[in-house]
Amino acid sequence: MKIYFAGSIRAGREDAELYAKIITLLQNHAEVVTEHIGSASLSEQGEVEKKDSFIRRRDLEWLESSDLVVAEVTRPSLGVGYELCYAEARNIPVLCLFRPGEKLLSAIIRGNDYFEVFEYSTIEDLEQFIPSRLAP
Ligand code: 6IA
Repeated sequence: MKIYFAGSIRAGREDAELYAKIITLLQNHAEVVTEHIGSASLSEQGEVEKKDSFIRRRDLEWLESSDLVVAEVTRPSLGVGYELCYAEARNIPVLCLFRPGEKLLSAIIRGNDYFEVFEYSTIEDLEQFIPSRLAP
C-alpha cells in the first residue's frame, strides 16, 4: 500500500517533528511517498532548489499513485486543503488527523463525509489508532 502523507510546509513547520513521528508509524504498514514532509531540514521555504511547478506536478503524480492520503490538518495549510480536494475528486480515500484545541477544523473538511477525521491529543493516541486502522 502507498500512503501520501500531507502536512503544512509554507503554512508553518511548527509540527514537523510530529509529522516525522506519524510518518514512522505509517511506515510500519505502508510505503510513505512523501517522507520529506517530516524532515527537519525542510523549512517553510520548502525545497528551495526545486521550482514550485516541478513540486506541484511531482506531488500530484505521487498523490494519484497512492491508495490513501493521510493528512495532519491541525495547522491549516492551503496546500494540504488543495491536496484533500484533489484526492476526493479522484476517489482516493482520505484520513485526516486533527488535534482539537485553539482552532476548530474547517467546516469544509468536517462537514464532508468523504473525509474520515480522527481526533487525537498525543502521539500515543496514534500509536494505538494507526495500527488498528491500517491493519489488513
Ligand atoms: O501550503 P503548504 O506549503 O503548507 O502546503 C503543504 C502541502 O503541499 C504538503 O502536503 C506537500 O505535499 C505540498 N507541498 C507544498 N510545498 C511543497 C514543497 N516545497 N515540497 C514538497 N511538497 C510541498 C515548497 C516549495 C519550494 C519551491 C520552496
